[in-house]
Amino acid sequence: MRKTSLFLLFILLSIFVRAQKLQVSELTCNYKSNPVGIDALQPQLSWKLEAAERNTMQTAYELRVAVSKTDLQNGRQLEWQSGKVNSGQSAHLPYKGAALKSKTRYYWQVRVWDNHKNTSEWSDVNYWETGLLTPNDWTAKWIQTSTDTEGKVGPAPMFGRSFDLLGPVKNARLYITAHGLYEAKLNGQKVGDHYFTPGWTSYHKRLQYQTYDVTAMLRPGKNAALVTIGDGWYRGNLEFNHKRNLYGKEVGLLFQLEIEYANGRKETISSDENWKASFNGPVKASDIYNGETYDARLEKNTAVQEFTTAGWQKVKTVDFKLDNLVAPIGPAVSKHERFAPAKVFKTPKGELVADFGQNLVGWVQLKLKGKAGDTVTLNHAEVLDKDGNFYTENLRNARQENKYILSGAKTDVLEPHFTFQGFRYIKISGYNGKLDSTNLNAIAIYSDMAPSGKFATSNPLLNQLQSNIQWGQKGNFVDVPTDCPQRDERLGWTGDAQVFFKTAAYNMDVAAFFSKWLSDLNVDQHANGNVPVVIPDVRAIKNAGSAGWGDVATIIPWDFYQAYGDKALLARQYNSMKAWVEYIRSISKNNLWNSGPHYGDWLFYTMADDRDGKAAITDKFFIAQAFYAHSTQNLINAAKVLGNNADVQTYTELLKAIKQAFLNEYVTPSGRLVSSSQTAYVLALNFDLLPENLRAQAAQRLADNVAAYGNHLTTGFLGTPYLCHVLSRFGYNDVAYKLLLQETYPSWLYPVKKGATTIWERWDGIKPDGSFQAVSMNSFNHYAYGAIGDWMYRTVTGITELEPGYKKISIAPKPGGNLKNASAELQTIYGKVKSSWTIEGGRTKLTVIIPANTTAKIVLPNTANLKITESGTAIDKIKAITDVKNVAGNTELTAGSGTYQFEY
Ligand code: RAM
Repeated sequence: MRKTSLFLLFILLSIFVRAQKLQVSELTCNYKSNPVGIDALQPQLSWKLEAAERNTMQTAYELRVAVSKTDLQNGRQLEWQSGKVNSGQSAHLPYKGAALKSKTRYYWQVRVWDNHKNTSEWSDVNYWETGLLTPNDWTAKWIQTSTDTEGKVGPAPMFGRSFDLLGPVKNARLYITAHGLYEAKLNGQKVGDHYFTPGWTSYHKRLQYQTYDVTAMLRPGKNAALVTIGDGWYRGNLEFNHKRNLYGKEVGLLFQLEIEYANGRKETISSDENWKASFNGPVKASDIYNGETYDARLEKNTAVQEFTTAGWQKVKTVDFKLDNLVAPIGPAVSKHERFAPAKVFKTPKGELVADFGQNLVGWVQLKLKGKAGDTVTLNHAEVLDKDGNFYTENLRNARQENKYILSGAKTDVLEPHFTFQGFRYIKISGYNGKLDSTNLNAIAIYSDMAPSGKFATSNPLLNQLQSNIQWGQKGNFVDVPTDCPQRDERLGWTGDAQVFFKTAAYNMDVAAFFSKWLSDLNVDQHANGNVPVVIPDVRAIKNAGSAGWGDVATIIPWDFYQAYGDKALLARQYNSMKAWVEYIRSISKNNLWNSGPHYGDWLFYTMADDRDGKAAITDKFFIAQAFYAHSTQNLINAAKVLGNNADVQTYTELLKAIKQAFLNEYVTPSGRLVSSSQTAYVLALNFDLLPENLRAQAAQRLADNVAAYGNHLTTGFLGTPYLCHVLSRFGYNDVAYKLLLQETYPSWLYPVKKGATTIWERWDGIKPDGSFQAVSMNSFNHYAYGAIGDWMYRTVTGITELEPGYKKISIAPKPGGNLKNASAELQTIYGKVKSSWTIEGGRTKLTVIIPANTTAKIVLPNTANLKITESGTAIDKIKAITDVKNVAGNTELTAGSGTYQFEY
């Protein structure tokens, strides 16, 4: 008896230990943790493995889904039960259970098995909740003010209604959207902590609504809803030609509050003719570019009330179609870092200025008490001029001005609602009291993307460059990837976005963000396959189709697939990819794309500076042909992954013809290119346009060109991202490092030396003599040139995906540039990857982390005759390391998951 119970205990214990050895964590659904209000009919489920043992691979999984948590845990009434599936897949598992219903929370769990015979426990219970899956789920009506504003600038209307609740509320959801930007309050409290809702999409085709769990905001008895609507992208100034009302003249609200009482009764409060509207709210005017005027004295009009007092007018209901309503795919925009003023000072001109030490995007929050009616004005600028004065000319026609009228009654907490500013400095007028961190703070506002990457080295200038790249990303990822966040532009330029995508994916989890933006690309792509230069498309049709801009349609989906391994996304974008290639084919002649408007190698090192006459100009049709090939290659790659075999064949033949046409038109028999610029050689080599036998000489010409410019780059938007990659790939890693570490203009570190805290639009936004580039185009927060970040992660620390989504990883650091150490981390969909090296006294220490359920190929450079150890033991004695071989002076090996400390 005693023996058996001991035996049982032993069995139980060993099961427990095995389970502990393997756990499932960080469950996500469509890239989000426990999302509420999604409308995907087949959401994709992902999880990470946490394993105590090295070399752990998932061998099987089991998923289950139920609408009740208890049923789920008891394995009863399941909506879906995958059963044990022998598979290593732990990312993007599509839901395959019973059809999903609207407004339903689905709970789910997973457990896994591994190659060491461990079984995990069932994971924690996670959930996703569906929103309104069909237009019929909407009972609310669109409402507008009864007075037409005819699209004129004016106060942001408020929409309000009070309602009685009969008892305690068990569950309540608010489904809401607007024409314009909404801020919703229930009983005086802001709903959610998001800004710029409903976000910016191609509104007439895709308008997002948000879902909020507002259970805790309601109470039995009297309640009040109040929604203020700002002009935003919908009808404020947009695009630099001073256009207002691009999507419509009147703002409007769609509001559906669904309540379930504790006793099970249901009730819905919807926008309809029973609502009231008023123009007497505190937001007197708001505009994305120009800023906001806010009168705190009028806050009293927002106090919870019956909405019957003077000034509240009837609303009108409008019959807008509802089939453009979609749930958000991307992240919400919210508040992030806060900055206290580094300095508050008077400029030589005598203006009162605060410096926040960082060029950022968001706004300044003031806490002030003053006389009722006093006006405090804040202006925003990115830089001071060379005399130290406040400089706003590069903002063109964006006023970036917030005006606050104080209430006098209390300490006002002042911040704008429907605008954002790009700035490092503010000028304060109308207030002379003390300003410090207690009453003056800058708040960074951007899309909620989890930081995924870290990169640091022994070189402080390089670390500042990395910080500048990251801040460029934060500031320009406010719902849409924009070119710049400050002047009267702030548009989703397609070229900029494709150039920066890979770097962006290293720094932050941008999967959901780009998944959303690509949906807008799909709907805004022209019927003939042509692609606009900005998405959402607000520019004239004639601008569409520029090489390197339109190619976003194939580049981002393919790069996205590499970064996140999401086949469904690739499948979703496939028609768009193909349509773009077909568009080029339709306008090309003899396989040459040599027509249409092109931006070319935008903002390359300019002729005026090119005194030696070594042209940095690249023929625009040469560039177009290179991208035609690149897009076709991306399409072939996608077709292969998706098993579209007929397309693989068709486009492989087309690609051959495109490359041949390129050779005939732009390359001499000895391999000289018609444009002798860096960008020309970079594109030809990066896109494999030259036959093998002409590549080495082309790379040599490129390296010579760099040397001829005294180790300076001359590339613009299109050549820059690939420049160092091509040099490293063809044996000129040392030249790539020289470019990276170059401190004089034109280079990446020149702006850093000039005090930049973000990436500049132009290599010489501030010239060596301290004067500025042309005011017409001189943004100090433009991420495109930050595309070097991709090379830094991939080459300096050597983290690359060998299989999509980092299922197989390459760790191949290439130290150089006299760096003593470099370290990078990356959160992949499988978990954290790390590569961190230090070189001291000729010895290298390299730490590598490989997440569970992945394997890595590790390349230790120049180690031919060296003894290599891992945590003190010779590497050939380590179980998790296999296939050790010497290739061209490097040691290559395969490693399973785990942490490794190499030394040689
Ligand atoms: C500028 C934008 C953007 C660029 C286009 C061609 O106005 O700032 O960066 O893509 O022009």
